[in-house]
Amino acid sequence: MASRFNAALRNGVIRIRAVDSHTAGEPTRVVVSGVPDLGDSSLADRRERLRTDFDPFRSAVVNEPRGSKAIVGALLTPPTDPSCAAGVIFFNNTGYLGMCGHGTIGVAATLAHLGRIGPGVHRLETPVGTVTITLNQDGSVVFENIPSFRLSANIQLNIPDFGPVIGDIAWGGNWFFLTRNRPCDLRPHNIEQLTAFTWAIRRALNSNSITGSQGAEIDHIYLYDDTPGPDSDSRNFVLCPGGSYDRSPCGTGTSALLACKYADGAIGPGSVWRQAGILGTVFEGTILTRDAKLYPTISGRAHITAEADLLIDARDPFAWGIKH
Ligand code: PYC
Repeated sequence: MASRFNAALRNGVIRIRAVDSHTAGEPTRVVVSGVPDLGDSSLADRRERLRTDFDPFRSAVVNEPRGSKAIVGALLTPPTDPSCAAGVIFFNNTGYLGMCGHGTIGVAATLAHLGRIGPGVHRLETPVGTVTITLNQDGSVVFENIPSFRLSANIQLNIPDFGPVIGDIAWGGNWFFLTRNRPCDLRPHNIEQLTAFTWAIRRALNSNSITGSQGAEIDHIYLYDDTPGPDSDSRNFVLCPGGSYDRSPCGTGTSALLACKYADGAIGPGSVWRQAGILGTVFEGTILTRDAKLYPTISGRAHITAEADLLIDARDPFAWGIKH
């Protein structure tokens, strides 16, 4: 840990101010003060600084005993671009995210809760690009994601204990493997089996050296079933990098799905795609095309669940979180 945090720890307790919310069931913890000094370079550089010098900070914020493996952390940092309302670095129980869709909606609701933004259009800077958020009068949020695309289609894998799987690789701010193959219905009572299946897919991708662009690890697995429901066009189950499943329909994953559907000619600009997650909550997605790029927009809503001071006490054996 870098010296400022060590000094603070030697003197007793570090206090981190956080606001918790959930978006369609998936929790976000926005860190608003007490953050390490990450300098003033690009958001991508700051994320690297966080990873290299302050990783225990990430673990303290999201891991047990203060958090859980489902929580996504969002550290607010001043933007380099003054037209942005904030910079944000997303992280989870095992590492760092490029973008996070449910987290972006949670950040928007948190900034509104803190009185830092009002209804209207705002911009957020992330390590992988700038997203535009629209905060509506009723508290719902629409974000326009960074450009999303399908990298490869119809990748075939043999999954030990499960059999053959075919799916696509796409970018929606994180890397996804997306497949319609599933060992059982995408329903909450099957979460254990769906988790085992998606872990096995992730292991198979790794062992076959199948990656995103520039060797990036594909660390999110997206199962979907396009049987329409009363409120949705499709239902999904998404495995997140740290082994937890996304309680929400997954904003970056649904962006990746929209990119695949667009590439297949199944949707076009103006279509509204209603994506349900494993809990049955729904994000609405559309696509915009500009300069030969595809920009998914995702809408949803977050609810504030807590305002908290997280305390990191030098005498606590689990001060920096429990690593499983
Ligand atoms: O909504 O993009 C998302 C997301 C990624 C991981 C968990 N949620």
